[in-house]
Amino acid sequence: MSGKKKLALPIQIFIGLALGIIAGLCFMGAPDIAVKYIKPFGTIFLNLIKFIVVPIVFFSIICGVISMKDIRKVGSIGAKTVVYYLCTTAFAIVIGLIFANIFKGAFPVLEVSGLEYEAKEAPSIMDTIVAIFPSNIISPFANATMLQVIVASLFFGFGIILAGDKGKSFGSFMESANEVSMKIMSFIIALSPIGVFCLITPVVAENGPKILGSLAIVLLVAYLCYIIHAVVVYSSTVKLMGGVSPIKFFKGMLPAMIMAFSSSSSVGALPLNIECSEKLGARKDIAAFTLPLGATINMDGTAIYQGVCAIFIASCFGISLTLPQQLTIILTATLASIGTAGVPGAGMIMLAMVLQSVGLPVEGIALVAGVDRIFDMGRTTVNITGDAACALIVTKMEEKKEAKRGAKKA
Ligand code: DAS
Repeated sequence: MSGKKKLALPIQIFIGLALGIIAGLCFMGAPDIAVKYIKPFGTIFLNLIKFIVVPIVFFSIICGVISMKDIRKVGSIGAKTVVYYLCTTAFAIVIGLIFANIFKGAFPVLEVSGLEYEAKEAPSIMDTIVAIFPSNIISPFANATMLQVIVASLFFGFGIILAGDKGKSFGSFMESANEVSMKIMSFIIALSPIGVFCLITPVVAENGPKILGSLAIVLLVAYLCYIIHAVVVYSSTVKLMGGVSPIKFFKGMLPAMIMAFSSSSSVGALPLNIECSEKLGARKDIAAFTLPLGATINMDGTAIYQGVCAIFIASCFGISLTLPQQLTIILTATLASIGTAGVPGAGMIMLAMVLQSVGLPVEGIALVAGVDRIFDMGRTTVNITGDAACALIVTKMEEKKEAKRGAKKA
């Protein structure tokens, strides 16, 4: 899409949000009209999100795994990169959950009609582990059992690698299917302005302006976590493991961060991210490998957003997530980040999967969809900053390894 169209979409979404809030306030006297005639179109938008989330997760994780086949060729660089990405993403989601739990007292309990949620008995940890493994190939997709979809995609991905040449054509088909799924997702995201209007109008009509205050709070909590994660995790790792001063790191990363913030696209910020990382000392071949991979599978900011929104949405329905459920969120949000595309709005699509994994109504996305772009600007900035931190750290590690090897030979 041209830069002009990209700029138009966020403005369209904000217009949809503003009109939805105004319409919701107008319908406060007769919320039934908004619920009866506008809400169904919001439900259609959410259905489309639920429709695309399973193929997106399935095909993109398979492609993520297939791309790791190259990692074996690049040996230790690939292993270090993936371990760093998964550890920082898991840490990010923990930060998101901790602060969301701290602030959840400030989140509202909303009247959201037509959404009765029976708090399901949280399964034991062992039952949760057993339930992750599918007993047949159809049910995970038919029932959108996301953890089972992820496990199935991991098996198929590694199966393609292990099949060698005989798996190549199937792998190409998966890559093509992933591309098609991404295009369909882009089309669904392009419907966001209408979807946002139809989702936010009935919520405001039924709850009044208080929902707007709670949206401000949940945005503040998310941004607080973004900043804490970036300052604590990236500063300490680039300093201790990358040998770069945090001030120099963030100053050098500013152009790429601004691009990520304004475009909400890791892929869009990739060229600048490579340029900034190399100027900060990342080795060219390492940056060329870790940054594109990171733009695809490393989404620390998205993981924070999903943890914070899961707690917010649960509290809006008067639900307090148990520890096993929150541990499930850590697992699914970390894995979901592998399946999140580096394009605007992708994280909201994946939020559906995280909500489903703990039995929360996907309709809860309606509560945060209107301000998703504001979430997205911050989370994308964190995403690409984490990628750059990894490039610098892996560069330093490889330099140390080669220095040791040189010393042994001498
Ligand atoms: N906007 C996505 C990215 O480019 C992240 C997201 O939507 O969560 O990284």
